[in-house]
Amino acid sequence: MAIKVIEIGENLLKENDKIAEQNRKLLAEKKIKSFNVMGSPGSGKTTILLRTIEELKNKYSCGIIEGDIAGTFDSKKFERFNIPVTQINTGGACHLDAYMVKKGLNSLPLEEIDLLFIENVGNLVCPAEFKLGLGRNIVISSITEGEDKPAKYPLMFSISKICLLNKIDIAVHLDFNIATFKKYLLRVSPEIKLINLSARTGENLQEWIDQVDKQK
Ligand SMILES: Nc1nc2c(ncn2[C@@H]2O[C@H](COP(=O)(O)OP(=O)(O)OP(=O)(O)O)[C@@H](O)[C@H]2O)c(=O)[nH]1
Ligand SMILES: [Mg+2]
Repeated sequence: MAIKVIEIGENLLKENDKIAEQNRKLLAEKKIKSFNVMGSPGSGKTTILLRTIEELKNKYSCGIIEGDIAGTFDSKKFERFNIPVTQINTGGACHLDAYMVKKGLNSLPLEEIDLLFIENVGNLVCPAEFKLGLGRNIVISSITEGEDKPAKYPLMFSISKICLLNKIDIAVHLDFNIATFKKYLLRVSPEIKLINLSARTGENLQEWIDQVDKQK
């Protein structure tokens, strides 16, 4: 008997891409600027998003989708802004996929939102594999992670348009070499925009805010 081989991985990604395209169309139709924010656990995704919303809340109607394996830790931090927040708990998966985001979009009052951020599950591997259909991929790396991350996780850095190198306020305590990080980064992603910043002190945060502002 002939053996049938079913490539689950490939089919799964094709199916995912179709739904990502639907998400993209929906966001375009509703004229929503959107960002898929990725990075390691603890790199500063939530802290940067909190500061970003603080800066832009009077200019835009913001919305948030929070992706985590479990819990509502990060979602709760946005409560003070009184903006729509949807928490997606993946129940174990190390990334958000397009279907989860579709459900997240359906749960939000899209007519009232013009700027949407998704905080993906903290991970430098899996979130890079799954297109979500958002406007821009952003990767946040922090200097506590070491300067070799772009070389070790090239896909994540190559699919991202902007890299935020966070926690530069504590650079004096570490051996992190920003020039080395940049060299590895540009090797895998020659067009990427690198912004060195501190979500704690706000240093260079404005450069990131300007990027959000000018994104179509
Ligand atoms: N020194 C310093 N600490 C920071 C900075 N940004 C974030 N932190 C701290 O880093 C820790 C993790 O920050 P989060 O914003 O929760 O990181 P995250 O990427 O959202 O983490 P997960 O959602 O768990 O993946 C917290 O203790 C923050 O206060 C920074 O610019 N400088
Ligand atoms: Mg977080």
